[in-house]
Amino acid sequence: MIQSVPAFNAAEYLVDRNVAEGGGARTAVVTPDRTLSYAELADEVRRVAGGLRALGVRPEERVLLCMADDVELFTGILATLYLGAVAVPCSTMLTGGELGTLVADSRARIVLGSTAFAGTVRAAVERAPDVERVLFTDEWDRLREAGSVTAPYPAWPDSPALWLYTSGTTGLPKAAMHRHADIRFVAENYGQGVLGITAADRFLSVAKLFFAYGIGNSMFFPLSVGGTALLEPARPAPGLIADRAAEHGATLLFGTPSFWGPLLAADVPRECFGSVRLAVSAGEALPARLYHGMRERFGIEVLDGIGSTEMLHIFLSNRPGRVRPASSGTPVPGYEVEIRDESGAVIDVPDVPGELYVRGDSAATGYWCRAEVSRRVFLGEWTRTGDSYVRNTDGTYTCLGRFNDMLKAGGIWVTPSEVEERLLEHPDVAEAVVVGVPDSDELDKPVACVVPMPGRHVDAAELIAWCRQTLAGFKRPRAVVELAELPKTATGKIRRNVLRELVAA
Ligand code: 3SK
Repeated sequence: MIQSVPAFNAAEYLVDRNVAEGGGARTAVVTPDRTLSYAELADEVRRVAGGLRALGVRPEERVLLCMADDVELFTGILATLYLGAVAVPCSTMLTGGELGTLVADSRARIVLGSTAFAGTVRAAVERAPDVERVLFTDEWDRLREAGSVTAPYPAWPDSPALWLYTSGTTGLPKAAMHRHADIRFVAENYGQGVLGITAADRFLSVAKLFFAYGIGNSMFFPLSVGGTALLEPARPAPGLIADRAAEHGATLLFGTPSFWGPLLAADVPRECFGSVRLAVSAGEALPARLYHGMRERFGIEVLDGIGSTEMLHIFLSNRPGRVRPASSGTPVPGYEVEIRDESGAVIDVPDVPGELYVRGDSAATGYWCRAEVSRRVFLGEWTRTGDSYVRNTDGTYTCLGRFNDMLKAGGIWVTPSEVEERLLEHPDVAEAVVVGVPDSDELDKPVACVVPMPGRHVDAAELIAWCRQTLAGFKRPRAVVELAELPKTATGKIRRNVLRELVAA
């Protein structure tokens, strides 16, 4: 028997609902070249959906997108959802080889790419035998001409909607699979429940749409309330973001700690952010210095929070007017968190560190074709975060770091073993370990600790360039430290904490 639950399609909820409720004339999206009302967005989504259907896209199959934040990516994702297919937005920062791994893993037949990334996308699909059609933005008009789809696919709340790739400590990135219902859940609980978003808000995000953080900020939240998404296709340099905020009257600004530092150091007038009522920080813990700096310099309150690709968006957050600097705040409505010890027992007292677990209805249904790691991370209703946390006596939570070797650079996961493998391919390198070492803003940066081959020395600039040849730029070591030997335990395990201290000193 077929499910009897009412249909729920997230694209209909985000787009058609606004038009049906009389908001068709409101501004939905603004890019540097175009402005679309909700009625225009709805029309565009149906046209693109028609083009995808003409390419043979069927409900529940994946459509992979490697595109800049612009109207085509926005409508490409929404049109995929509208058809009941699964959108897989991928990072535009990857090399062709790295992207190819994701395309092959997803088994997508249809790939959409920005013409600006054509070289990377072409190199990627060469490694992905399932791909039948690659379509770039310079062919978009043809895609739009196939005839509109007139009604959304009657997905169920539990139907698959969105896959987001995330890195792990070892091996391949894995796709966290999200349902149509997850999209409404994060918009209503964090967006509306914590940020108090309304149709008057204008959303500007430094994080791009291919990140879980970015797609929530720039698509789910604005469209859930009939607000306006301000999209920026270019790299989000502080000056550019300040100009965009001023030009379009951004009311909400979403960034990461690695953005606030350079913004505070840049020559940007305070008035640029005069319309911003609140800023949000995620990706990595916000150092108190940056929180106070943003308040003093721009008069902006920054709400630090923590989310994950697995939970789709932020589940622990500070609240407007009630920020505890250097903490991730308290659980977002709809979520519960627990701190547990190594045996999985709940630590119910403050000030004792343990692993953070989270429960909430936006949890991914698992990782695509990764049963073993899915079973380790998604434990019934609870999801393990892998983050070390402590509950403070006032009920807020503070991040202490990671339990595994993973590190974040600029808010993006870096898998040390991936960089180490590349370093070991260099003829001068005998042993290599990559650790996260805090910079002057207390934000971790990857540093390579390298033992050269006997009788050789390593050249830092050359090794960094070597990594850049095959790895995305954000993964490159920011420094290389040459060592005679690596600190190891009696059983030969590398003592990464000792290395971190050694390099930080
Ligand atoms: O890294 C985070 O804190 C985050 C926040 C929102 C959505 C996704 C992520 C990974």
